[in-house]
Amino acid sequence: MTDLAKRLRLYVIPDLSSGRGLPLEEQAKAALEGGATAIQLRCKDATSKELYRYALAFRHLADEYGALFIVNDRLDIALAAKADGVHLGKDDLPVRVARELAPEGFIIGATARTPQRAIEAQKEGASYLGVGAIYPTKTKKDTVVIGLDGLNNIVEKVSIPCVAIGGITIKDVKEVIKTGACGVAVSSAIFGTQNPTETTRRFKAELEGFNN
Ligand code: TZP
Ligand code: MG
Repeated sequence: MTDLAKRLRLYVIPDLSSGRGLPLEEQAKAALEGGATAIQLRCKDATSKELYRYALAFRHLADEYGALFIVNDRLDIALAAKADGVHLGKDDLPVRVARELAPEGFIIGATARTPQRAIEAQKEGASYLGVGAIYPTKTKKDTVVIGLDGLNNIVEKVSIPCVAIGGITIKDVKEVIKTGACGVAVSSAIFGTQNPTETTRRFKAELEGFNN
């Protein structure tokens, strides 16, 4: 397993709708305390100014816990806050363009739900893929569910790490990781619970013992 793959093992996405009213920074801290290896700042309704403020807070927290910090959608915010990377989907800046603008070693994640898109994103310079939705989810609107077979079809065709995303709960972790995914990206199954730190610890324990 590459170092990046290891650091993407338990990738958490704080979310205001599933977060039981907790501010994003508190959600991030709770999950980091429980052992999250990466945090993503994802907040579709925030202004650029608000996002930048969140990003500085997430940067600080990720440093404190030795986790990766990735910004969703926005390369400008990621660069401004010295994030470790950005995550880009179909409506965002093309991966190829972000790769040209980003400094050496900057992580670029790309969303893929088909092998074709996965291969293309890898060619464009993506560092990792977010693959999903694996299961139905309420956290992201209009997602297409690709299931474990869809995940497996992608993992087999690329050499960069694949993080599985979408509706993943603790009971799903083993079968998801068996496909060869390097980790899981999780929002509601952590932040929708009473004790996100404890739930993160349980995810972490479930992920132990796998070497991919
Ligand atoms: N992209 C594909 S599914 C998803 C995103 C951001 C939502 C993940 O959240 P949850 O609550 O773990 O399904
Ligand atoms: Mg996006």
